[in-house]
Amino acid sequence: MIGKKVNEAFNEQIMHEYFSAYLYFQMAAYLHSEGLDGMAHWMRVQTIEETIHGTKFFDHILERGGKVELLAIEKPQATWASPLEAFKAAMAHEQFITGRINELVAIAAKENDFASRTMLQWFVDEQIEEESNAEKNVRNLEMVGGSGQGLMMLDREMGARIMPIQFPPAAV
Ligand code: OFO
Repeated sequence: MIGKKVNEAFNEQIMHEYFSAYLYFQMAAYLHSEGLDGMAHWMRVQTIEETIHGTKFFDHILERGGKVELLAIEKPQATWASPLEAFKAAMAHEQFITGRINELVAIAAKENDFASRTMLQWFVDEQIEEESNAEKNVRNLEMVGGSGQGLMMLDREMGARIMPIQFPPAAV
């Protein structure tokens, strides 16, 4: 059975993951409005991935006899000064999430919750990829600078991101 402290921290993390989804969905809308449908698609894929992350915590709590309690999700920022600023904000958000995951690892360790430690290792590894993708996007946009042609090429490339089709099965 999952302990109270870890259960509460995981409920909070579900909210953070769904906030991430909400933020990236808003970024997708912004990028569509800028005519960058490929980049918007990239953010839509990211949105789905974040809901999968939230669902992993949801399932883990249920599998271990805990109680899922969904918290309120804050309104995300609605617009950005440029696509580069949006992707910089996404990068900063992923760094924040990495900090959250590290905190969860520390809580699970303190509570001697080895099952959660194992489950959290997936997120530790995932955050390496999440931060690396976010940094790559910022680097590419900085490289393109004001070049319309470069932006179009990057938009096309990001539009090819594969949508995850596997959704975690229900735990109960
Ligand atoms: Fe973007 O990794 Fe979850 O939040």
